[in-house]
Amino acid sequence: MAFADIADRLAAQAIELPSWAFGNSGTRFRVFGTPGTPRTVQEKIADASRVHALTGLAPTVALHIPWDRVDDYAALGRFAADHGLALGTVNSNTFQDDLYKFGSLTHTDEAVRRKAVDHHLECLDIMDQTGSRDLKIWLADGTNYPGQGDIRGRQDRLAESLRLIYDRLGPQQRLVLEYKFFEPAFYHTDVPDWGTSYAQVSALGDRALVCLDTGHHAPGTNIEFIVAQLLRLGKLGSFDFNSRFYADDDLIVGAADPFQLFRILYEVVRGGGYGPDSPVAFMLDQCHNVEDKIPGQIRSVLNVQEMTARALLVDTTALRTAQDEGDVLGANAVLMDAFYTDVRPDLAAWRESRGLPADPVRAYAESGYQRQIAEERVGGAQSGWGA
Ligand code: LRH
Ligand code: MN
Ligand code: MN
Repeated sequence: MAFADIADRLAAQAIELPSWAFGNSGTRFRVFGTPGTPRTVQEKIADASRVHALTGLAPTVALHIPWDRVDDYAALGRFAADHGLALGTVNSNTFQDDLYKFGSLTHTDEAVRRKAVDHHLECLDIMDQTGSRDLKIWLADGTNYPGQGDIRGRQDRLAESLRLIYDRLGPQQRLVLEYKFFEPAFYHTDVPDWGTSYAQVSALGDRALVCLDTGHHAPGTNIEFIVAQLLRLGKLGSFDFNSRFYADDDLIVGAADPFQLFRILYEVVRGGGYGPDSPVAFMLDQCHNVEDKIPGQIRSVLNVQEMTARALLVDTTALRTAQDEGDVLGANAVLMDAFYTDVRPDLAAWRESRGLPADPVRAYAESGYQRQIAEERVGGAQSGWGA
C-alpha cells in the first residue's frame, strides 16, 4: 500500500477539540497561568479555529457545561461558524458541586438525583440550539472505602437516572457514557470500565454508546482489544484521546506511546470505525499544564493523523494471509512495516496540495497569534479545572 492509495481517505478525518484544553490547567498542586489564556468561550473558539485553519483536521469544538455556559447558544453557534467551526459534543459536569459529594446520578437522595438529571436535560436543551449530536456523560460518582456505599444499589439508581435522560434525546441525538477506573473516587467508581458502560448503555437503546477515554485504564490494559470488541458490538460511540505515563495524565495524544495509538487506530480502521459513515467520534481530551495550548492541540491532531495514515497503510491482504497461514513473525512484520513507515514527508506534501501549511506547528509559531493574544488578553480566565 502506498501513500497515494490512502490520500483520499485521510481527507475524511475530523477530530473534535475540547474547549477546556485552551484554558489554564494544572494539577492539584498548582495551576499555572499562561499569557493569552482565553477569558471567554468565544476566545476558546477563536483559538480552536487556529488549529483547524492550520491543519484542516479539527472542524468542531466540544463544550463543557457549566464551564462554557452562555445566554444564547444559537448565537454561539453562529460565532463558531464565523470562525469556520461548528459546536460539537456537549459534556455534562456533576463533579464540582458540594451537592454531588456522595454521588450525582447514583445518589441515594432522590432530590440530588433529580438535580443531576435536570442538569443533563439542560445540556440536551443546549444541544437542541447548537445542533450538537452527542451528550457525553462522565461521572465522578463512586466511593473511597469498602462499605461506604451499596455498590449494587448505585448501579440500579444509575440505570434509572440514565433512562430519564435517554428518553429526552432528540431523534438525531446520542448519549455517550464515559468510563474511568479511578479518580476522584479511589475505592470504587460507578462506571469503572467498558463492560459497565456497555451494560448500562445497552439497556437504554441504540442511541446510547460507550465513550473510551484512552487515559482511563489501568497500566498495561490492552486498549485496542476493547476498541475491537466495542466496534464488533456496535457500541463504540466516541474517543477521548490523550496520553498518559501513569494515570489520567491528559497529555498530548501519542506523546507517551505512539505505538499504542497506532494499534488503537489500526483496530478502528479494521472494525469500520473510520470514514465518513463511521459512528465513532474522534475527540481530544487534554489539558496543557506547562506547554502553550494551541500548539499543543496542533501537535495532537497531527499525531492522530500520522498514526491514522500508518494504520491505513497496513497491507491487510498480506496480513490476513500471514495470519491464516500461522506465520507469526510474518504477520507481525506486516503490521510493524506500516508502523515504522515515516509518513511525515508525504503528509506535508498532502497538506500543501490542499492549501495548508506543510508544517502547521511552525506556521503557528510564525503567525504571531500567540504574541497577539498574550498582549490582548490580560487576566486570562482559568479553565473549569482551575476555577
Ligand atoms: C474525566 C474526564 C471527562 C471530563 C474531562 C474534563 O477525567 O476525562 O471526560 O469531562 O475529564
Ligand atoms: Mn475524558
Ligand atoms: Mn479523564
